Amino acid sequence: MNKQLSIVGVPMDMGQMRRGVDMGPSAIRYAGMVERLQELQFDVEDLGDLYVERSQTQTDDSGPKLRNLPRVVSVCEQLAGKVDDIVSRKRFPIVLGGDHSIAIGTLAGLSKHHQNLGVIWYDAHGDLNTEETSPSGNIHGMPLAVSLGVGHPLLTNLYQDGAKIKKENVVLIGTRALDDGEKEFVRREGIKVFTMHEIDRMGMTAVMEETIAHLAHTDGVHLSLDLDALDPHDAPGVGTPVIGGLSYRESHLAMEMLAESGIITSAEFVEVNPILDERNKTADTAVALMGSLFGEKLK
Ligand code: EXY
Ligand code: MN
Ligand code: MN
Ligand code: MN
Repeated sequence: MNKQLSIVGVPMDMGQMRRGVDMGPSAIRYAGMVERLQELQFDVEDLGDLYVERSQTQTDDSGPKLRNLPRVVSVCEQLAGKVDDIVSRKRFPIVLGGDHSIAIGTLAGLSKHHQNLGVIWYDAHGDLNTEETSPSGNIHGMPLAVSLGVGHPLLTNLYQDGAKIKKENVVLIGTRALDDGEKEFVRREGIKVFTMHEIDRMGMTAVMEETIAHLAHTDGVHLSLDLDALDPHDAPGVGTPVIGGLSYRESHLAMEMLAESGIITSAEFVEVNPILDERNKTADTAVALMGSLFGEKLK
């Protein structure tokens, strides 16, 4: 694994309606992220946070179907450039959210360096909505569709024109809250999904073995980890919790198997909202999972 890590925080809360998720990067750093990774002998560079306008003082001018569109686009453009630069310097990017809309920027930046990027979408949700199918108009419910080239042109053509990833290179894990339009998207495109039902039946070991095999042909794998994939018992500080989620231990197992596989080349941890949290439990969970992803158990 690349031992040179670069962290970038994105205090973004405009992809959804609950304030506080902009403080996610601070909460994750406060939970001891940098020290944890340094103990594992990584060279850690913290680039700080991107500048994001305060949403509370601004009115939304983009209509209810794509809330805060211009400002989400501008932050994601900025993030794409930052991620592109990190990878150009041969370092491993770790992006801290912020709401999940930022994945549009992360994947756009990564796509400059990968023709065949694999993506693991670890999330209770599919994030496969478009402005036509979204029940909320919140862009954090759309980033995977956008990255596959489906959505508003200002989002799909961000940083580079068109799709950033291919449908056969995507695996969803932990899914349990798909809207009707998202179910149709998954069926139409034949996307690989491990719902909670499959995880219950197969067990996480088999799910991760299949995931790793499914992505074996790619030229890098990005882990997009939404903390709401975990059960709210273990990750209460998220804006859109869904009961019946992945356990703390299952998630560690998944991260440990990814560490053993050596396939992960970038990662993001999103949707930590300290205002909704219990004593920074969700940020602590994020940092503990990073420990496993970066090989704590292999030491
Ligand atoms: N599917 C719902 C929507 O599009 O509004 C909820 C989306 C939540 C998205 C998050 C954080 O993963
Ligand atoms: Mn998400
Ligand atoms: Mn989610
Ligand atoms: Mn539990």
